[in-house]
Amino acid sequence: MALQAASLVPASFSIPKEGKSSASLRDTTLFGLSFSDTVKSDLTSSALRSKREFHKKFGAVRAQTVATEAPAVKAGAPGGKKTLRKGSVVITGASSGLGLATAKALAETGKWHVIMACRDFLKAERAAKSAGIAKENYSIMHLDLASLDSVRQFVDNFRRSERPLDVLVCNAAVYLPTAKEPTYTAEGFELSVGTNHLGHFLLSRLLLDDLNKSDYPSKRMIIVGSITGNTNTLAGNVPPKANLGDMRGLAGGLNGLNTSSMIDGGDFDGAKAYKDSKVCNMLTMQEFHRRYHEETGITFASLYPGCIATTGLFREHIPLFRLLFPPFQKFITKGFVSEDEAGKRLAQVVSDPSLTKSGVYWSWNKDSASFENQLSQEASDADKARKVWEISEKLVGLA
Ligand code: LMG
Ligand code: NDP
Ligand code: PMR
Repeated sequence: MALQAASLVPASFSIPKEGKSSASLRDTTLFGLSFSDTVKSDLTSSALRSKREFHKKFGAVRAQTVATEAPAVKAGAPGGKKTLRKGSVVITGASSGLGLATAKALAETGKWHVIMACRDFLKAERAAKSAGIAKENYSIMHLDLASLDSVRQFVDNFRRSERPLDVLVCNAAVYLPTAKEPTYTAEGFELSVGTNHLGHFLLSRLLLDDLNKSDYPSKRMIIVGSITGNTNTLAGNVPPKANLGDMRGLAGGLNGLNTSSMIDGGDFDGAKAYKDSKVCNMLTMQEFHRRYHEETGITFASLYPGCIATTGLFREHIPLFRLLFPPFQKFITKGFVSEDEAGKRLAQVVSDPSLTKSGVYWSWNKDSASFENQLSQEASDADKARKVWEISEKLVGLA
């Protein structure tokens, strides 16, 4: 089955969001939401209208099944109509929570093949089956982000599969809020920053080449950030706060032996390490944007999908927290979002023709409309981004 009229696709991938950037500059983001949401949804409506028109025109038509060596857009039926092949997206940590919900949302469109990059093959297979993802729409490949060897092995295996790489989603994470002592990755980095940041840093650096080779009309690299790493919000001010300091711990390798296990050189704190790792994630995307967007045309973005208070992320937290956190977020902060809804949001950042802007941190307002949010001062500090990049490339063996 051919996707009709894909000749128009590249143009349709750049629907502008009129007036948006000036509006976002005025925003305060105390709750991760803009205080001018109403204004914003008005401003977005024209983009949404264009989006709806796009979907009306092309949405109902299905993409053809993937043929790896096929060009992304190729001449189809006689009469000049062109076809768009299935997109190929790698999602790390797709065995639960947000990653799984995103895999499901993308697979259901019939336009994407999802490579679930997971550390537990069996869990991933069961998760995909119970989510009802059709088997032709996904494959599972082993990836343990807490081992740089595994990251390199994954990249090799992926290349051997000869699938194109059109979008990379760095989603996996661990959160160890109750740990009293640090634990470590295979290479001896503190586990939260080692997994969430350094594992993804190596993965994304290596896969940049592969993304670059793709001929898909809109190539993207996405990292999941968070409100809790942004100290310009209330959530980001709940102690312990994210703070990279002068990065002496990171520079020393976070090994807890001759250096601290924390990026800023302080005492171990699992909740802070997680928040610091999210700051690194958000800084990394901006540094990618600065270094590679112009040259490659790849879209680099991060996002805060909302508070998905029911996921496995909180598995290490005390039972009382796990019990109270979802109602607290639902009824008090109103920041709660279901796994399904969050999956749709991330799927939007992967494939929505109106979200191609690079260097952006996406959030959603209470009507579930996306907007460009503002990062905290630290999470948007260009010098820190460069420093994180330079130290990290040494730690993962790229420099
Ligand atoms: C730590 O505790 C944990 O120890 C750690 O393991 C980890 O989980 C970490 O961040 C994660 O948190 C934080 C602890 C202390 O907070 C608590 O969770 C204790 C609960 C306190 C109860 C408050 C009452 C709320 C009523 C809710 C009733 C429902 C119950 C549900 C509870 C579910 C749990 C969430 O945190 C504190 O110190 C408490 C106060 C923190 C408030 C922070 C406010 C910051 C000030 C705001 C300034 C804003 C400035 C912004 C500037 C922006 C400028 C643009
Ligand atoms: P989950 O715990 O449900 O999902 C995390 C995924 O990461 C799991 O699939 C897990 O695998 C995987 N993972 C963990 N360690 C590794 C590793 N070493 N190698 C490979 N995969 C690994 O949590 P969420 O879905 O909530 O989290 C997804 C993302 O969303 C994270 O980046 C998180 O920071 C972010 N986020 C979450 C929010 C929330 O409220 N939940 C809010 C803001 C951001 P396994 O299934 O094997 O454990
Ligand atoms: Mg938070 C005002 C809104 C708001 C939002 C959107 C979140 C999101 N949180 C908010 C407020 C508060 N939280 C307040 C006022 C408190 C003190 C009672 C509070 C507490 C709290 C704790 C203890 N919140 C937490 C924790 C966690 O352990 C979670 C965490 O920090 O993980 C790193 C968390 C979160 N709150 C959020 C979100 C999205 C999280 C979790 C996950 C993440 O950042 O990825």
